[in-house]
Order: sequence, then C-alpha cells, then structure tokens
Amino acid sequence: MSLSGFTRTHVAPDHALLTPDTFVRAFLPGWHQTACIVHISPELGARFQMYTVEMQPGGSGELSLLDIQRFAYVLEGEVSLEVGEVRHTLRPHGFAYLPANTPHRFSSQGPSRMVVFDKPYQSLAGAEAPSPVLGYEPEVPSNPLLGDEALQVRLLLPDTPSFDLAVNTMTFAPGAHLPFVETHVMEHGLLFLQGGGVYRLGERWYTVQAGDVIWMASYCPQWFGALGKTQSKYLLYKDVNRYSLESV
Ligand code: UGY
Ligand code: MN
Repeated sequence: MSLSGFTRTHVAPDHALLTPDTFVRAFLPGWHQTACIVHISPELGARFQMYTVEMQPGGSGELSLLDIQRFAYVLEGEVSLEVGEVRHTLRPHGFAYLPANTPHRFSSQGPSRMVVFDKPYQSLAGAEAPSPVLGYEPEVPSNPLLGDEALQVRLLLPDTPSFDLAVNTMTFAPGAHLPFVETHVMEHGLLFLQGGGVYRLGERWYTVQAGDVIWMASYCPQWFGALGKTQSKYLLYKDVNRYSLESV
C-alpha cells in the first residue's frame, strides 16, 4: 500500500525503470494458473516482450504465438519443461532457450517464478536456425568485460550468427562499474538479480536494486556503478547479429 504516492518507477521515451511496488499481474494467453507481469512490450516501444510468470502449483505455460522464440530463466521454485518427448527440470538459475515454433510446455508442481523473454525470430541467409539450449547459469564460463576482472560476463546463449538475441549475466564486484557510457543500436531488457547501485539512463541517474526491471531503447546512453559491500548482478537481454535494414 502506497500512502505517499512515491515510487522509483519512471517511464521515458527511451528507457523505463520499473520497480516491484508498481507491478500489476494479469492473464497472458498460453499460461494457466499463472499470474503474468508484463514488464516490457511493444506498447512501451520495445521489439520484444519481457515478463515475469508466477506459477501456482499445477501452473503451466505453452508457446502460443507463431515465429516467436522464447528464453526463460528460473528465479524461484522448480519448473518442468517438456520439449517433444523429453522432460527437463529447471531449478533456480536454470534457463531454457526455445527456438521459434518449438512446441513445449512448462509446468510447476509447487509455486515458482520465471522471467521470460519472447522475441520474433529474424532469420539470416546462410545461418542455420538455432537449436534449443538448456543450462544452469553458475556453470556457464565467466569472462572479464574488456579485461576488468571486477566485472564478469556470462553469455548464456551461443555467440553465433544463428542467434538474433543474447542473454547474459553481468556480475559487478562492490565498486565496479561499466567502463564508459554505452550508446548502441541494441536494445536491452534487464532484471536486477542481486545487489544494486546507480544506473544512468539517458540524462537521469537512478538508484536500483534486486527485483527492479529496466528497459533501454536503442541508443539510450547507459552506465552502471555498483554500490554496497556485496556483489551486484543482473540478467541482460539484447538483440544481436542482424542488420536492421533487412527487415525494412
Ligand atoms: O552488453 C552490453 O551491452 C552491456 N554491457 N550493457 C549494459 O550492461 N547496460
Ligand atoms: Mn549495453
């Protein structure tokens, strides 16, 4: 309950900070016994959709849209994923990538939460369609960003032309920061997993913390500095490997 009318949430034409106190749950087609919080969508100006699914015991989710690829990352609880005849179990920090038009079904025995990214797949002449990917974030190799050991990046998906999206985690030691104010054609969807700090988005600076979601449009100037005495970490979506004039 907000008695002050105050929130850190701020929506601008080229970015949005969305904090949990302003989240609204709704129904999404394909998800059953599951509350969905749509954070980022074409309505905001994005070319993808990012949402949290809160699955109740017995909840499920299936692909409902044509030509849409899906990336899901488990935040809490245990989620089963059936792809064809094969059943996988995803625990927290487990993730799955499902190429466009891959029939699949998520289900949850107990309560669970996942963050999901859906994006229309843009094929590329000469590049094979991607295959499903399943993984567990702590087991993915980590590399310093531009040689800075205090800022570690894990690429959760293969860095090959078949993929038109990337999902990475970025882990900052206390006091670590992005090396410069990035300004790039790729857009981002971000979920803070741990810690917090100060995020510059466009001409504004925001305090951010675990649970916050950020949208950064193409060319939104961006910079982050980690504060506090523990690591800060976020999950980051971006579109990659495509020449935009192709779709004009
Ligand atoms: O990969 C990236 O573009 C990343 N360094 N951006 C960010 O963390 N805002
Ligand atoms: Mn960036």
